[in-house]
Amino acid sequence: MKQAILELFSKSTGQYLSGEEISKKLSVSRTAIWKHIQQLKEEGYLFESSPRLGYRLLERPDTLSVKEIKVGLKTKRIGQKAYIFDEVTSTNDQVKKYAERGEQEGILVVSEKQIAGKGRMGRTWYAPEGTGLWFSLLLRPQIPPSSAAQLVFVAAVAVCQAIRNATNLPATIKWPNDILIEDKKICGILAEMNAELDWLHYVVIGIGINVNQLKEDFPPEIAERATSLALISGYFHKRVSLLQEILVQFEKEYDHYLEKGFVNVIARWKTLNNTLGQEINVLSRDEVFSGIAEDIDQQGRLLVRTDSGELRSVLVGDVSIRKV
Ligand code: BTX
Repeated sequence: MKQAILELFSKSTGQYLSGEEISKKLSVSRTAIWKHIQQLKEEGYLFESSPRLGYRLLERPDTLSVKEIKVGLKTKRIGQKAYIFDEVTSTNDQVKKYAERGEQEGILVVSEKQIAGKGRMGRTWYAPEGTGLWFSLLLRPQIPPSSAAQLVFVAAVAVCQAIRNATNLPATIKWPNDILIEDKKICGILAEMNAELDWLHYVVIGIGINVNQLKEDFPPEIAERATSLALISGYFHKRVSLLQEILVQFEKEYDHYLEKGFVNVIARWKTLNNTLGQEINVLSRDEVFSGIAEDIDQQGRLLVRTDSGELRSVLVGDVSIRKV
């Protein structure tokens, strides 16, 4: 019932709804509506009530709850079933457990905190309580395992676009899938898959976004390279509305990819990237070299013209942009 009440208010943002109107729409008594609204107030929702006009929802809490995430969520399947945790080792690992139990594509796992958050290639992702968005999605696309890495580009495009839409901040993508603002890392994406040689069982897309951390919240080893939306903009951001925008953009990009293929994703990635055309250093496996990032190919490999004129393609690695 509380979910249904919130849905009504989400459709009439900032407007008064009378107790009578709500009770008619939801077929329950006005006293019941009053009780539910009192409970919502205790959960952190700020309602204004006027004897003549009814109730008006002024503010929602920024708690990551199923109720908050689902209210007004404009997706068909991505995030429509959600599991919320106070603490997990890693949301990716949690999604894998659900995948093994046969959960459907699109389930979302969000946690306030990760105690063993994972980065790429065995690295650690720092995911402290309450300040960021740490979440993972389960996908079951019918594509060969060799194409699964393309989903990282789908995710990067969706997250970058969503951050731009929700905050107006100039987020860009650094190859392959870091999201940066003002040259500092705001978001990392980790894709993992479960597959046989020729059959993809599922893919987990894990996304970590620094939302409301302050400078002193980052450990010293990443403080110079990491930033948060709050640090850049000077004010705190609502995690729930950002998450909803990411889910919407993700479903849009993912459906596009499934229907039309990877070519369109690459085209969109190119409009959002900050790497092509730049002088870069590449750390690929155990080798370091530098050159100009010329292009990405149809598999998402970075094509680098090295200082000696050779064109090299990089499938896995880290890139840093050289300051001139
Ligand atoms: P990555 O390997 O590109 O980045 C990891 C590196 O980034 C670390 O070695 C460290 O230098 C730096 N770093 C660690 N934490 C942060 C942070 N909060 N902000 C900025 N820089 C940081 C990127 O890996 C992939 C990260 C995915 C994280 C999500 S969170 C939800 C899901 N669950 C999970 O365990 N991982 C994913």
